[in-house]
Amino acid sequence: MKNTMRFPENFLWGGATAANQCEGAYDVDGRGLANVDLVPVGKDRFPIITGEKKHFAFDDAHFYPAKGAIDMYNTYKEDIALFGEMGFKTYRLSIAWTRIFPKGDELEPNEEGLLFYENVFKECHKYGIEPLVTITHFDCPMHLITEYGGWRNRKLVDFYERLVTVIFTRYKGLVKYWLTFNEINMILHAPFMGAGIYFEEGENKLQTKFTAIHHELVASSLATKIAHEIDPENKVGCMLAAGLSYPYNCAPGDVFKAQKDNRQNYAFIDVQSRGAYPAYLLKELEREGVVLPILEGDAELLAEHTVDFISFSYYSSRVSTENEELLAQTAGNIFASVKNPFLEASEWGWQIDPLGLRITMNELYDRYQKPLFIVENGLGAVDIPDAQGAINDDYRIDYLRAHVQAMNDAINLDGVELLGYTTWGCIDLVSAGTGEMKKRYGFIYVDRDNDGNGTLKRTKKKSFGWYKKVIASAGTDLD
Ligand code: BGP
Repeated sequence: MKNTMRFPENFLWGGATAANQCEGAYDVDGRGLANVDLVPVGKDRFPIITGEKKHFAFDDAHFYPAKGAIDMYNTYKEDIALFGEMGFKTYRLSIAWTRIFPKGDELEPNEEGLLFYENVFKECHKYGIEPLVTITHFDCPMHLITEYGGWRNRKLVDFYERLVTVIFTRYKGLVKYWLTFNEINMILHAPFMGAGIYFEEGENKLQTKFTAIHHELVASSLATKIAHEIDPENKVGCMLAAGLSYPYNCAPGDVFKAQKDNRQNYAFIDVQSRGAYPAYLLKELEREGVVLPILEGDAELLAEHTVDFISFSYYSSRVSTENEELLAQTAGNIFASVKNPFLEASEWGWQIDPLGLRITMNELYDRYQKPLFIVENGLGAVDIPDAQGAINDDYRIDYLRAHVQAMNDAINLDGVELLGYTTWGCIDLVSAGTGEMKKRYGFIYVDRDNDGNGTLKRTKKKSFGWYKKVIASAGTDLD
């Protein structure tokens, strides 16, 4: 498929990972223990990430994939070289908080952790790759959870402030693009991952979630403020788990339900981008008896330090209905949705909807009128090497081709401003939702299975050459 419309000259093509899903080396060079280390594969994973099951220590009954992951802590040079070979202009990665502040509440950072990321960023620049850094990607030091109760405690804002001050100072000139919290709306659905929250017996869960949400939103504004003060070149983005919810049919009740479901996600970005809680959320919280723990100065902080760009993940659209019978659910990115009869789905039941990406981009651009950045998109699939060891992942190429085309349309036909595109899991890594290795997204195959067996050898898949060509042709050659 040849495109006559090009992507912009300085478009940031690349790929994305998160520390806990790729680094491994969970206990070396002074790194402390994080919530994400303790999330195992298997049936207990979901109750743990949703804060329903307490699991604060390793045991022999479970396998913990983040401990070793794909060992990128030790292989980052080779892996970044492969990203360079594909022509990446950017690489989205996250910082493990526990490498910088192992417990989270120390006064002084851990030099070995700081140095590690400094080396990673320098390695990126060798290939002309601009790092795009997620400050927290579902990780929270365990000490901050056991001693302070995670983000339900306002003190976390101070610890986060210390973290960001240290990293903005240390990496000035090396990093320009920052994201404050990965998929911030995920607190509602996976509060242990999103905010280090385990619910105590009898606790008002909604109140706790919104307490944590307010603290993260304040922390995000504070980070934006500090980032701009330390280096006016810094660009700070929010990060939304996006994907528009469609009404199941044109019954006004379904349309209203879809609007409500969409607003549940937008509420976060409304605060981070417009600078205030939206009226619809305040009314809802009032009805639910939830009180936001707003302190003096918070409203001004939120209003004055809004984000520079809107980043989001997009895998799928969703469907909303008020019809109970239809609520027989299908799988989705942690939060489930009604099945859309017009769409195909991935092996994990995620519905495939490239036009939904264009629609989502238009919605977000209309609503916020700020540049967008797609920081996650891709197909999680089982890859089976053939007899020669080659991985012909045409299904992944098909998925990505359709989504790149949708972006192109949004940019060139609709006028949406898009800074860049980083596909999720550009190298195979541990799944956040399931903990599996066999749910692969990469252009680079990693020899490791769900139980941690394998040589960790890297192999280029067919999609590796395809993406390289897409980047080199500014999105005009999608064959
Ligand atoms: C997002 C997360 C990522 C990533 C991705 C794919 O929610 O930000 O960390 O993992 O989803 O999800 P999964 O790994 O469950 O397939």
